[in-house]
This record gives sequence, C-alpha cells and structure tokens, in this order.
Amino acid sequence: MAILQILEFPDPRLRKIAIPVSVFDARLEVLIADMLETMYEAQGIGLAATQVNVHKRLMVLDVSENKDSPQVFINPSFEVIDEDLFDYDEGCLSVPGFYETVSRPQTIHARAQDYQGQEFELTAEGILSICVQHEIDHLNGKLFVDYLSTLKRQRIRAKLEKEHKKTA
Ligand code: GNR
Ligand code: NI
Repeated sequence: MAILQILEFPDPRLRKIAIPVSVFDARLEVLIADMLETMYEAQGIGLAATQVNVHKRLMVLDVSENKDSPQVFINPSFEVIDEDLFDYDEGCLSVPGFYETVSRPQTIHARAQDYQGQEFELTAEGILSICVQHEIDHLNGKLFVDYLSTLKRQRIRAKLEKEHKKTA
C-alpha cells in the first residue's frame, strides 16, 4: 500500500471533472486500498480520487467513531430527500487548516457501485450525508470554499499560496 499525495487548493487539477469507472480490476482495488490508507493517515473522514490526482468517479469514506467502517463509492450519485438545509462546519484535506460553515440538504438517497461493480443504495443524513455530498462535489471539480463569499475564498487562497511558497 502507499500514501498518496493530496492536492491542495488552488491547484487547478482539483477543478477537473472525473470520468466514470468502467473497469473493476485488481488495479482499482490497489487504488482503493491506497486511498483508504491515505485518508486514515491524514485523519480525514473522506477522500475523493480527484484529491489524489486520479480523475475517476471514486471516493472512500469512514464516518465511524472508531475508524473501522470504510465505505467505497464508485460512480456515485444522489438525490435530495429532505431539502431542509443542515449547517455543518466543513473542512477539507485539500484546504488544510480552514473550517467554515456550509449549508447542504439534510437527507439524501445515494446510489453507487462497490469495488466489484455491485450496485448499492442508501439513505444518508447527518455527517454521512454531508460527507457524500462533499466528496461528489470533488468529483465534479467543486470545493467547499466555492460555497463561501468571494472575500473568504480569496483570503483562504492567499494564505495557502503563501504556505505553498514557503514549502515549495
Ligand atoms: O476530513 C474531512 N472532514 C470533513 C469535515 C466536514 C465536512 C466534510 C469533511 S470531508 C474531509 C475530508 C475531505 O477533504 N474529503 O474530501
Ligand atoms: Ni474534501
């Protein structure tokens, strides 16, 4: 297994739109294992392939307390069940150090395939709902900072660019 490098805002590669996964093979299983290892090592609750510069529609997450319930979503989609908005302080491994409140639909019904291509669906609310929506946004080139004011987003961009210059 391997720890993969996580792209950071404002890297333009985070804006790419991922393409559907069509081949469910051993290479895909290696990518999933590496993404899970990378997510756990970074202490994230989710990770989209876009964040590790793989532009395929695939994401992993684990919202459990004990970090013992990995979930893999391939070619995910969702529909909104309860449009009432739920406010949550979001962070992102691609926007390290920044947390801001984002409002998203409370309850969704998600569909995806597992690592073998088997379809499954689930209804999600709370943190799972937020995380699934946040990860699917990544696959569409979208980041949580896009929901903030331009001023807030530009401040975050400036601070991260400064950090990147220091460590480049
Ligand atoms: O680790 C993460 N925590 C988090 C907190 C609130 C809302 C969303 C998230 S997802 C984030 C990991 C990540 O960047 N996934 O793309
Ligand atoms: Ni993220």
